[in-house]
Amino acid sequence: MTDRAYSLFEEQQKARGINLEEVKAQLKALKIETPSWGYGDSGTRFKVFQKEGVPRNPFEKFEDAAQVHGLTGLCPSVAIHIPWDKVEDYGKLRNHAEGLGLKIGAVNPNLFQEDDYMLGSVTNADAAIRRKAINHLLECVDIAKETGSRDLSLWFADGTNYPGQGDIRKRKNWMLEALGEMYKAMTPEMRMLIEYKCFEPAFYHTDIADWGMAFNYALKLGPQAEVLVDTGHHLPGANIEHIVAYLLDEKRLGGFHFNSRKYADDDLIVGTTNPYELFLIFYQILNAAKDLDAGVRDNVANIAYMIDQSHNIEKKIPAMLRSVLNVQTQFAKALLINHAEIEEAQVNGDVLGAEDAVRRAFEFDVTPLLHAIREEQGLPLDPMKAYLSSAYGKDILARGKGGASW
Ligand code: PSV
Ligand code: MN
Ligand code: MN
Repeated sequence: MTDRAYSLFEEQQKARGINLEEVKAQLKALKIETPSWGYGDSGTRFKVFQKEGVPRNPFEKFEDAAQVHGLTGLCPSVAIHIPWDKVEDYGKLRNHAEGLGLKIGAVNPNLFQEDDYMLGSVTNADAAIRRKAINHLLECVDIAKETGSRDLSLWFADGTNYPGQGDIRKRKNWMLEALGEMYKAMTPEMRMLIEYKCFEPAFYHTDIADWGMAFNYALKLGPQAEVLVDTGHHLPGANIEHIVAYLLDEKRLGGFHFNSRKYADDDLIVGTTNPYELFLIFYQILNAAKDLDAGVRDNVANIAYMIDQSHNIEKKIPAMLRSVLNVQTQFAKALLINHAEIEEAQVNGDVLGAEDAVRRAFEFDVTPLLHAIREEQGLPLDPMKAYLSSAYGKDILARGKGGASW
């Protein structure tokens, strides 16, 4: 049955000029990092529901992440958050990860959960608090050396709630000073990924409020600093694909934090409400992958695809599986775009023809293609079903309640 469905699919795509062997190779190369915090209990300011079976420590988070990777072949690395994932011996955590076939991915500092940081961390008017915050950033560089991590992902809650509360320009410069000190401490292999967010927890102004500010810091710092696009961190109506295309052309797109949003930074499962947006993001990436400028192509090759979600009511491992499978599905669809057809329509000023050429790829059912690559990789055709019928979800219930939470 699968074979027949695939043969028909192959015939259909061949007729459109799509080389499915190339598509399959690209699909097999897709890697999506999952976040350690997505395996723990997390939630809203109203309640964090404690679930049974949640990992009790960073080691167990990696065990759960290994399930997601084992069933999908998509997630060989896991981002960590310090101090949520603080351990005495990072070498031991690294060995544990490697024993499970995983790597430790991006290191995320945490500068938003201590009383000292109420009025800001690296942008606090108090020099002692700024020093403390910078020391934490430097600690994270040291941790990244031990874990073998390339990326440091920085998100700051820093901002103000009222006009006059802080000196916006002074804070801008304090931010640059802190990033500059961290930048200097990085090894040549490391990258600083600067995340922006339009609001929350500060509501009047946020020190790094949008991609332009993050980009400006990156430019001032140097080539190892890039912008991290968290899909949830934009105002309604923002054209994220445009930001992606722009940053790629500037060779400063560090990576993504994928999630889905309905209103704000909702941190819902990616692709549940925004599948077309996700597809259009991949359209821009694949378009840049054919650029004549090797620097742009190199940027595409180094994009870090990461999930950043908080699973409040959903079961963590199935939620993570759903997320990465949704990303894989939209990537597969984007790989079916016939770029030459779009270009021709553009040259002819054929607006509807161009739009149609983009959308048509989205409308294909890529199930036969995904089944084919999973079969070739020795993976279950339906990873979610395989997980739900395995014993793992039941076995971890023995961990009881009260697992790690943020
Ligand atoms: C807060 O908005 C946030 O969701 C940011 O996106 C960070 O990447 C994440 O938390 C982890 O610190
Ligand atoms: Mn994020
Ligand atoms: Mn966020």
